[in-house]
Amino acid sequence: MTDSTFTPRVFSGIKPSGGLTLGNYLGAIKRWVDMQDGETETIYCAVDLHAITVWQDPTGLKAGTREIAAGMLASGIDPEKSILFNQSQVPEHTQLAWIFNCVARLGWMNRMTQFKDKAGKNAEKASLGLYAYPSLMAADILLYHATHVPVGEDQKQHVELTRDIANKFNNDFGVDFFPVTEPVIEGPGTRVMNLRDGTKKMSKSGESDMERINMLDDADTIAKKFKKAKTDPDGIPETLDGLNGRPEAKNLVDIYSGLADMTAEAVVAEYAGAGWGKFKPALAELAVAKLAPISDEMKRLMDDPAEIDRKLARGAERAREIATPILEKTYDIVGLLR
Ligand code: AQP
Repeated sequence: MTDSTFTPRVFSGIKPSGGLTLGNYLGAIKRWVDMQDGETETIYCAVDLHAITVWQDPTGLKAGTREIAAGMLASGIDPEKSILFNQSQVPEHTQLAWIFNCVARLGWMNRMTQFKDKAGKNAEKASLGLYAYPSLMAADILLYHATHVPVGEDQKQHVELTRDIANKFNNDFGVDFFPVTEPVIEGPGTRVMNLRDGTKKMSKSGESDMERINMLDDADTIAKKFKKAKTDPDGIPETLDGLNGRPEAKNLVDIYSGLADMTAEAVVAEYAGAGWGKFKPALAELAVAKLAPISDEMKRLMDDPAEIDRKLARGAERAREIATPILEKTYDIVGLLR
């Protein structure tokens, strides 16, 4: 089956496992804002249950969840147009995840590269939750019959697993109940890389703060981080091909392109032949111009945590209106007596 029989609906989430980064903004939130202005219903979530798959300080987790919500609101997610909530306020996510734990196969989970990356050599000591993460992510998406999931490149494999789970559930029970969701991975910010190593992605929980731009960084910090970002002796090439095999240089051009809403070709054309001494300050100036209004608004919103909590609770109520009947029907299909 295809998703064509389902009303288009968008779902996506961010886990509060640290402060929001430029990667989260360009790879996710900025594109979510654009999507909420169409006809399609949009549902966005701070996925706090995913965050606890690795240790989180409880006070920090609450603050981080509010920061994610503030980041989404400050970037332009409108809680009247979109449904905005935190995952743990909608218990149907974990209820559906259990059903999917019984549908997904161990062999599928064993192929997940994110688990291998995060568990590293110490996989025996990783939590069971970290291993089962993609099954909960499938539940997040399919609980709303979401047909489209805008994500960064790093989440593509998990969305493919979601498709496998939907297909297997539908085949096992002889139904056309879950849509086969499409990942939406487009635009220049789908893979923002670490500023100190262009072969690794920029992450909230990366070891050094110098490797990422946080949404709450001030102008001086942003300028310092770009100034110290790893590059190579060659500056901006004449054409895009000149960035091949130069991950750090390509990353800075891609970041500029994502922030300026320009193609990478246009960025290279504008700065062709420029050295880093010219390009990096221009990038820092652009980043501050785009991010400062967002971080100012985030700080303002975070000064009133009760209002953020109220918005999240209201969003959770609206989310449950969609989720409850879908979970009930799932239980019925599976044969769970109500
Ligand atoms: N570097 C990135 N470039 C583009 N997109 C990114 N995303 C994250 N990092 C980048 C996108 O942001 C959304 C939310 O991701 P997440 O926070 O739920 O999970 P993650 O991808 O594991 O993020 P981090 O920052 O790497 O968190 P930690 O360090 O805690 O594991 C997703 O759409 C993701 O693609």
